[in-house]
Amino acid sequence: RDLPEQLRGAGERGELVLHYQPIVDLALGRVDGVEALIRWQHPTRGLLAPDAFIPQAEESGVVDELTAWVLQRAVADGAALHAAAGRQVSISINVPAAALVRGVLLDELRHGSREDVQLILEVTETTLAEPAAVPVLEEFRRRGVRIALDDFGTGHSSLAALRLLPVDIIKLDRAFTADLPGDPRAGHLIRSVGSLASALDKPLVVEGIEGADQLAELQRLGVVLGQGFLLARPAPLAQVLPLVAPGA
Ligand code: G
Ligand code: G
Ligand code: NA
Ligand code: MN
Repeated sequence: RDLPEQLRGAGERGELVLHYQPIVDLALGRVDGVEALIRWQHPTRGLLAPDAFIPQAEESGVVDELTAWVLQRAVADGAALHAAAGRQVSISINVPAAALVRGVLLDELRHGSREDVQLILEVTETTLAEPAAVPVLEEFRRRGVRIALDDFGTGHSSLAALRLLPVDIIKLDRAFTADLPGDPRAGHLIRSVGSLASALDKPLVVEGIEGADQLAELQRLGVVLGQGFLLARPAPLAQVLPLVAPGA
């Protein structure tokens, strides 16, 4: 059987896992939220990263089942994080535009949402190609879910995405961070996106912080929220819970 076929029922069989990567308040050094990143413990091939199966899952349509599983798991884990932290810790999931249009997640959220969990949907600007996704995103917002524009700055229509998609949070792609601190252009770009985000009153998350020199430069540029291997790698829930505990 091919991979997408084998993915069917993988959630129920316990083969899917979510790892969580903290999104950190750079001034306070405190975990503000976490991003869920899926892994597949394949029976014979070992632990698979999303790049190894998400594209095929999207083509075959099994991605809807997978995304529904991710939402349920993330909401349950979000409640555990909230309990461990004693405060709001948001939980972000990555959502393909096509899944939004098919309406899978709204149904799932109808029986799955919880007061104590601040859910964030991460979408990319490719969502622009699915205009029917816009009312779905607006409906999520009405239900208290926030929308993050992921990989900002890498596509060909980043500003159009900001103009046309209902977005609450901007996540600047890690390509910009990679050029820090050596390339002054990267600093100018990040500073400008920071001004744009604050003018629009939307939090900015800078992704891909790998080095202490990059972190220092981002702090100097006034960036508030960051994500990256230097701050924390994606890890199973049990390893992330201690990171949100009071006094951590
Ligand atoms: O975790 P990693 O860096 O390998 O993730 C690679 C890509 O897979 C990223 O673009 C990420 O957005 C995507 N991805 C991670 N988890 C999920 C998921 O649960 N659903 C979907 N559709 N994409 C995911
Ligand atoms: O497309 P998206 O932003 O959802 O991709 C998230 C992916 O980025 C995850 O697979 C995660 O493992 C990866 N990632 C997270 N932090 C870093 C980092 O500091 N450096 C690199 N190279 N990748 C990262
Ligand atoms: Na993401
Ligand atoms: Mn990204």
